[in-house]
Amino acid sequence: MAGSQLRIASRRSQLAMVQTHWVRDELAKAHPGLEIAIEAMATQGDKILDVALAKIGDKGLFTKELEAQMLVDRADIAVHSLKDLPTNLPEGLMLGCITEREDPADALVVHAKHQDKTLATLPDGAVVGTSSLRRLAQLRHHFPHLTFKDVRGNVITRLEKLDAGEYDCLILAAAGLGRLGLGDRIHELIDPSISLHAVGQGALGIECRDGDAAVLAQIKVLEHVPTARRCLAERAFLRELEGGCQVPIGVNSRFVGDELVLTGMVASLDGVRLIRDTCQGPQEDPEAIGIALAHKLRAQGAGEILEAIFAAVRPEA
Ligand code: DPM
Repeated sequence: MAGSQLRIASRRSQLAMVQTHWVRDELAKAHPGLEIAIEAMATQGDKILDVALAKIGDKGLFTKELEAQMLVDRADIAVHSLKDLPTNLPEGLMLGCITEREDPADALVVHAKHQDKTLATLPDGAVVGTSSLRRLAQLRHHFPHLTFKDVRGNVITRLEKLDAGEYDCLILAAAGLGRLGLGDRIHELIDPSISLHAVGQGALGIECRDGDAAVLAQIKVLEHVPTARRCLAERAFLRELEGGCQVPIGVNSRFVGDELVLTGMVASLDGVRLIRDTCQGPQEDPEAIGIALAHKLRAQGAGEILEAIFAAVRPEA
């Protein structure tokens, strides 16, 4: 492959750059002689910082600008946090590779004055910073004494706001903190019995042009098959529920013997209704497990919960 070139589109945030540099370095190791360039840019999600994520209501908030670069042939691949990549991609693009997942759990990060506290023992009314409806609904369900306040901006900005006293604690993905070298800020990993993580959390997704066989072959070396199976099951579940990235939908996936076991939940925003169930099946057909689980939750009323949320948060036309 000597002499060939690969252009990577990436967001500009610190976390996005750490992730993209990792992909670049791994591809360089696998393909000596491949020339790799990174084009970093801001996305809509990076620019609109004064509106709650759920209210923007647009799918592909963190991905559209990167995708446009591939469609006009100014980039060959885009590196995303898989959880930010919508389950339906624009015509002409495909999810070419899923990398090995880090711990997909959410983490509690507390202000220094709460070092001796847990979610359960934080004082009444303690302010949790999150703009994730998924985190909000599940934590409200288990910890009605907590209150919730939107927080936008990248991980570093959020931590600065926490340390400045705007919040008592934050909930952040453990994987993002780890990749930024901020794992020491993790006060408590949140157990899946309390809160399920987002679809695709902790894995990277590499998008490319559909049918670009040469590029696909180059990036496939980074594919981690067990992670890909888990994430394809999770994404099929989300797609079947027609949930975007801003809905209170959570998952957990694991292997038991040869089978893939998928747990999923849908919750109302007040945390009062929470439907949670599990499906399992042969790991070679992960999407079937995700679809079956979605049907199982729909049969228990998940559709009505989601309709009510869409009606409440959808921006005025
Ligand atoms: C999406 C959500 C959030 C991000 C919604 C959710 C969190 C927003 C918030 C779809 N994207 O998780 O329910 O808490 O206010 C994001 C992060 C990472 C990727 C940061 C984080 C890093 C971890 C990873 C933002 N996207 O969740 O702490 O690679 O999974």
